[in-house]
Amino acid sequence: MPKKTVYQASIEYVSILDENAEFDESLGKGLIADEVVVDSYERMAVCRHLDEVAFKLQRSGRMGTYPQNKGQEAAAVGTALSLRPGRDWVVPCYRENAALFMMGLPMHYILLYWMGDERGSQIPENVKMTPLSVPIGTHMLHAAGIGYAEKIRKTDNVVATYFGDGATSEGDFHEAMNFASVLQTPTIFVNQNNSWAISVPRSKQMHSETVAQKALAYGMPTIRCDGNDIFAVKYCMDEAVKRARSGGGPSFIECVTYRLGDHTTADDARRYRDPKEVEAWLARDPLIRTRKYLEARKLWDDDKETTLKERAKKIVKEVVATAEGIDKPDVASIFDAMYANIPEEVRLQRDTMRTSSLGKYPEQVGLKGTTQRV
Ligand SMILES: Cc1ncc(C[n+]2csc(CCOP(=O)(O)OP(=O)(O)O)c2C)c(N)n1
Ligand SMILES: [Mg+2]
Repeated sequence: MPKKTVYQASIEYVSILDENAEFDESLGKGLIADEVVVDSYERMAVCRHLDEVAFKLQRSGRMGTYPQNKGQEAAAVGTALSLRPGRDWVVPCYRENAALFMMGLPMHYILLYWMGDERGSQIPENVKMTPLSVPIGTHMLHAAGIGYAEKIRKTDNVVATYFGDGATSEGDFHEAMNFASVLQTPTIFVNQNNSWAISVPRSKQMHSETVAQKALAYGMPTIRCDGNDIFAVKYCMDEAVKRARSGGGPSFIECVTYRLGDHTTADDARRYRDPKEVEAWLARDPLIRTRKYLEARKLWDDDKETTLKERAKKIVKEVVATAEGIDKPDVASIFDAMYANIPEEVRLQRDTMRTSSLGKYPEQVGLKGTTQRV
């Protein structure tokens, strides 16, 4: 039998507001209302300021560690614009703060989380979101599962999960993609391809030309877009959300972006990145081009920028005060969230932890009836 082609595919790339702030009317007209573009720009600016302040909090010993979102705000905002807060889900990683705030997460939760306070992970009832996931890739399985639950319940709620380029090398990513596609769950895989996984460049992370093409193997509709362009991101997300809501199953969106800051405050990217690369991406900053778009349409000017800067300072100051003003947690509360009924040996750990004299008197109450030595 002669050879024949049994499968062929291509990947589309979407750009609407390009890095020179040129706007493609054919795709972008009416996509985001003027007032929503203004609001999106303001949200990105507030997040940028939160990033700067969080960085300083870490440097001055007031926060454990922090991963800056700087440069990636458009991917977060552009995707969240298509979601319904309180109904659709977000299953985040750690570099999409703006999306989480748009879905209703109070801003101080992010600071609490990175300050090491468990209450930063206790998501309010009305916010459809799982806690941040620092373990790379594990959360995407939850997104497939939550999507499956929504499907069984016959709702039209969708789930957006965020992850980096590095995460797509994890087994969990492939399992999640497989489950979501086989079960046709309403899950949208939002990849933030920022070119780096800590110090590992994308070229050493994968041999595929795009991240988007990985979805082809799972029979999942997939697209690549300019991740620093809120219009392109929203365009792709609208399509994916429409598909998911109408029972069309999962989608994949690769947002090409760049991490302008260090990986986290524990990193110094100057040790492995070419400053010329960073410079080139600074010129593609999503805030700069969104501002240019607004200015060209007389929707923004220097006075508005000054007012916004002041407002951002005020908001972030209040957020820091809220996070730092919260009562210190009871140390034993670290045992509270894991079990509905605390197992005996864990109860023992909790109770003995409270007992400073334990080493001296192992026969005391907490250890009665056990052979365990602590
Ligand atoms: C399972 C797991 N392995 C390794 C790490 C250490 N780690 C933290 S972030 C990171 C890189 C992630 O890169 P990417 O997915 O591209 O996300 P980015 O940080 O660039 O947004 C690694 C390897 C981890 N947190 N979890
Ligand atoms: Mg990355």
